Amino acid sequence: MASQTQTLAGWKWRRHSSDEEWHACAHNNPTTEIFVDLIDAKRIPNPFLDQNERLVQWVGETDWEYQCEFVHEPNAKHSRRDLVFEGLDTYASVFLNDRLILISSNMFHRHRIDVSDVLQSGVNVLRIVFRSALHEGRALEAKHGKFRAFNGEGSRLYVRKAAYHYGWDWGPILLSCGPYREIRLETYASIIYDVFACAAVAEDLQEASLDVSWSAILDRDVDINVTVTSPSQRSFHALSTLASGDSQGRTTFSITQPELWYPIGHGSQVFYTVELHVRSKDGDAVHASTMTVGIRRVRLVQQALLDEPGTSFFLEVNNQPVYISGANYIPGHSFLTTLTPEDYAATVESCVQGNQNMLRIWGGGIYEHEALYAECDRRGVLVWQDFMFACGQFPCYPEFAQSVQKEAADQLKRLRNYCSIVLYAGNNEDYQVIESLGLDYNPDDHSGDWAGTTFPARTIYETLLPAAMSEHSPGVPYHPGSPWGGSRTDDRTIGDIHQWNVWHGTQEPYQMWDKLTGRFVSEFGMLAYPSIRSVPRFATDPRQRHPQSAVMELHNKAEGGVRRLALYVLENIRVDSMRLESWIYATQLIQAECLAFAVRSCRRQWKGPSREYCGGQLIWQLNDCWPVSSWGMIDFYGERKLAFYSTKRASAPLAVGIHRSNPELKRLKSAPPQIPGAPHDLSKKSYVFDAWAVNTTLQDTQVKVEVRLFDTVTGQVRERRILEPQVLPSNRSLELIEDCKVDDKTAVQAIMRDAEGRVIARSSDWPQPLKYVHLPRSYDIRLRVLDRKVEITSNAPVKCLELYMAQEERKVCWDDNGISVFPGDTYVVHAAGLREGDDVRIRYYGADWVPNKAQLNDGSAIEDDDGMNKTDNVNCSNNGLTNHLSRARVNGSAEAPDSG
Ligand code: BMA
Repeated sequence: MASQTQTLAGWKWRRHSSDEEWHACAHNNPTTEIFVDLIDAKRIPNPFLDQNERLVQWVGETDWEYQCEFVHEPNAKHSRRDLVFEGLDTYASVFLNDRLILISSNMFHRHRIDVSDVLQSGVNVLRIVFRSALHEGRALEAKHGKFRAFNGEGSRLYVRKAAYHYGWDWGPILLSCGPYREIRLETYASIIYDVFACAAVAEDLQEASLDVSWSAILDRDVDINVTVTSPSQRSFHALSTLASGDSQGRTTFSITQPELWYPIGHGSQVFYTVELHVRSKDGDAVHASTMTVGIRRVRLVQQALLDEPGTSFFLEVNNQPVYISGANYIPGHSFLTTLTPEDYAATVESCVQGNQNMLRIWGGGIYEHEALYAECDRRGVLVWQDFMFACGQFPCYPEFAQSVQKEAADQLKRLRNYCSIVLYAGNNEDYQVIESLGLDYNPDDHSGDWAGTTFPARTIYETLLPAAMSEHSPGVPYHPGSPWGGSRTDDRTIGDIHQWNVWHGTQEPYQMWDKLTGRFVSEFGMLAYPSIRSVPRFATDPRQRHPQSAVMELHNKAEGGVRRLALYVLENIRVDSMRLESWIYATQLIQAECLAFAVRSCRRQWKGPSREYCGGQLIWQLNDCWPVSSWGMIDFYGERKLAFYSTKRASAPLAVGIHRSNPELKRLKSAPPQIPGAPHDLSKKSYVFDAWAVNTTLQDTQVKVEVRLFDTVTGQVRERRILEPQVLPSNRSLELIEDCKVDDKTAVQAIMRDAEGRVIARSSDWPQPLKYVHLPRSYDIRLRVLDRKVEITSNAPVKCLELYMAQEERKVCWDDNGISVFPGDTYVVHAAGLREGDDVRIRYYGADWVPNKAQLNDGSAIEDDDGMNKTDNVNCSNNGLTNHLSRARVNGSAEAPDSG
């Protein structure tokens, strides 16, 4: 009697044409897509390697077919037989036993098709024709007119398919197709589905009403037993009766003292279990369904602020303001079906390890796989979910609007039980596109229907989607777009902004990030090359493994990417070599610096009640979908770039920050010229710095901060200040010292200790731009490699020291990297997988030109930049590649060397 589910698998594929042969997929997965199958069958080279992307473009211009045979043994008690499609990519005509049962043209639609009439006893054949999305889109474009898109070709605006498949400024053009989500046969007499447990928590958090609703297909009268069990095993029961033919049901529970779900850092992640048992009137079990759900109260707080214009933009969960340090997530692969639940878990694990508490699922990808949201629920990582519209002027003619309406309903029903989703946004940057093209947009026009304007999709973002939200996911805040707010999307005082005036736009110096923050910065970033370990994995020809090769440049999709990256590198740091390793290090150093400046600047603006001048920042971008030089902090092969660690430090719940004002980089490029100004200002340079601390924990915390000023060449301490012990109030920043004098030969380090004297945070500030920094003529950097940790000391300040394993194949997980090490302070980096005596090597800023021991032994004259300082003590090879001496010492030493 109970319903049965059979997931279809075992696909075959062929080019769409009856005289083509079928090829069995090399795997037996329930989901698949054409690129994966063509690669498996060796019909195409792997598009991720070398310049193969160019060779496979025909795949997206071809129509394909998939077929799957399955055996059905009818159960006389099951009057209904449905095929359920969780997602077809994209223009699909579905035939069961040669009868057309479905035409789908939206990758984000889900379908339940009654196939009782077509299904046979024994073998059945399901065949799906996938027409080229490129051809279909171009035909729609020809019919409805050209609209503008800022990434990918314009025809994509008509096609409800993952936009990044069309190529993005970090992604290849790979227009896949196929049954990318599960298809299953469900047979039953009666079922319930689309169960929704919708909690409304009272303002005082003392009570919640849990409204459990569902859809039903019933061939008889039934009883539905609903049981809700709290995390502490309190149970609530209700019985609901539905008559044959009823299609909806609901029951509401009143829960006192609800056990609430909290985001990471704010409390624990606890879940209610909701079970529904459907029985016929004679007691037979007909169907059952179980789910878990976290209960929380979410608000997006946009209210007036003290002493600053505009309004706040921050999230509150269970009445606690939550400062957001997070990142933007793009789909983890160009071929979605290759991702596993473990991949999604690893993504969320990276967030947690990187001190991030939010992922924004960006609008040019997909409504993500359940595994990602489930893991976010479990770990307490919040989700900002965009609707899938990005960087374009989208249409809104009636068929398109209807398709979007169904898409919103289908996806909201799938996602609405994930408590981690705390905000939806209507699109990514579509308002910006309209602004930059000077199209119709008057924020004061609230007519609700803009279909006849040059911004027709405004009707989607401001009318259609809000209505879908209130119907299917009430209680979760909705924001019309990202960015959105104020009279323009770049208004830094209202709503969120995408701060791209570093890198794109006016290409500001990243040291000016303190002047670029907004009420919420949902995108900002800096490009960097992928890890040196990753390059041979996609550049198979060793001759292509240099920074300017055709392969490396094909794997950099950013507009002006090559020259902008060079600009930021050359404006800021000294590079003595274009060796691949040096250039990768240089670009990653720039990214690490830039993002940390930004994160520190934003968090500093979280100043407590009514002074939430910035409510959070989301780094563009966490990950990659193929091997590429991109804004990603974790490359396609999972290697963490230096920015992962610099932003981890800057985002720590307890952090300390230093910022020096910068005469070399006196003003924002976008600001009106000032006098005196660079480049002909020869007035004496004077610098000052401020220091502050942030505490985003929920406890007031007693700390002691020590600030030391170091001569960057000799390593001598020029000044040392121990600040009075202080209590950092919870959930806000606190200014510590301001306007302290410093010069351009001095680096500043701050160490924050807890009441017991343990180091809880460090921060440093170096003269800028880094290319003018005076470095010692040699370093004495010592590593002591132990089980699961390395202790590092240095005789002089060393900037951005990167640890790596000599053997490529040995992978250890550093908990910190790219660190600044100062004399007298042993820096400990923990590393899962590391063993005592392992061959750990280092790179650091200057390793390319500070002479190594061999050169010194040659007797060559070594002069510092200023010719003033000599340190002959070279204890460690410092070209970063061969660190033999430190290894020798490591193996022989029992004590941590103290260079302080
Ligand atoms: C943002 C994103 C993406 C893009 C990124 C880098 O605006 O929304 O569209 O990839 O910038 O340019």
